Amino acid sequence: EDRGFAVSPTTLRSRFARALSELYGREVPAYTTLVEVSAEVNADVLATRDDAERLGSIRRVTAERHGAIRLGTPDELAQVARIFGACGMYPVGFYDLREATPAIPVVSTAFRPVARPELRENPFRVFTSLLVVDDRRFFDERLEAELREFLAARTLFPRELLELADRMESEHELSIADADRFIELATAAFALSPEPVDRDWYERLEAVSSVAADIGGVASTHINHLTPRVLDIDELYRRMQSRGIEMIDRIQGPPRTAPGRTDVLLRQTSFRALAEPRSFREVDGTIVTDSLRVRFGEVEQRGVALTPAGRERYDAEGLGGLPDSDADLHAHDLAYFTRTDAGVLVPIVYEDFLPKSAAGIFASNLTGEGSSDTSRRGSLRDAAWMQDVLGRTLHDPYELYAAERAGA
Ligand code: OOG
Ligand code: NI
Repeated sequence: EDRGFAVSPTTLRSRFARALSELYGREVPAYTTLVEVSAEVNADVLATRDDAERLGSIRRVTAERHGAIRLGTPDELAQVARIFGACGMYPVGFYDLREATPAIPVVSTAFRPVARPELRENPFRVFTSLLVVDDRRFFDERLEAELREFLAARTLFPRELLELADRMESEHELSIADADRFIELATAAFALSPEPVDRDWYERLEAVSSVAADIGGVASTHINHLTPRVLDIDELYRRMQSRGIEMIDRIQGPPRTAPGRTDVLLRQTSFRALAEPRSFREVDGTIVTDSLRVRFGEVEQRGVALTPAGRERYDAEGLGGLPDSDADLHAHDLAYFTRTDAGVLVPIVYEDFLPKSAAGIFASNLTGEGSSDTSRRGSLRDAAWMQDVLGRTLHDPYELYAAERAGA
């Protein structure tokens, strides 16, 4: 709740999510269609199912978005942590997508609220990926050196924005004017830049990986996608197709659960990246308008969070490895629940991501195969490394769910 004329981190987060949503809707009109269809599906589920709000109030679900951004340097990651920190969003989880199939040259975390009341107010989260420039499976020494030089020369986040972020983190409030300025600068930092893309440089990176080109081939960053939450993703998929929007060929994550059975983890799907006009600088210096397909729309349905044991079973055997009832999931410590005063089990919703789906989402929108040489050495990146870069706690998602179950 705001005190007087000051703006809280919670309010800043809601405003930031809304501002990015408006920006992305202007930039990618099909996203607006996705949001509209999601709202229709959610209204229908709410009208027909008694348990529609078991995994979150309709108010939460309607405002719920996740974004995805891609960064090039540890410094950029540390800076974005301050911007999200001002909005009460903290790094949770470590995902190494170089280990996925196909391998993507990034490691990732997700910034999100960690406390249940904050998630209830606004659960905005951003899947944030960092290019691993010294991984020899993707980049040789020369390309690494050029990437480092290119990335070191750019500034993604203006100093004024970072100062406002730091003030919010230390004082837990900003004046209305400062909050307005924060939203303006933070939103602008994720808008698609009209600056011409250097054709030769972009294409050299694209030959290795189109994700590397999207990150290191341009002097700015942008939202890659913004994802609304829907209560019935199969129904949403059908309705999008019947509106003539080309969806990727599948829904990622677990299959649909039987009626009456609690949804599990996370199911996601997306529409194909759309050609967007972009300006290019050719080798001879001329500027031309061409297009790039990198940004898309994704939608997701969330279910109960699984414990490490439940997740192990799901990864090995799929949904069939898990019992049907909440009582059994709880009794065998396979999924996280709390209880109402009357003793009824309430699922703790999964607030994180799935590396396999994430790689699938990346892959479904790659322009080419890219080239990587798995016989060459990788480079060490792990949660400890990332925590060091962030300069703040990198939360373990399981610890957060366990603490919530324990009533902490
Ligand atoms: C991130 C892909 C991962 C998800 O929902 O799993 C992701 C990206 O494309 O940058 O957003
Ligand atoms: Ni996503």
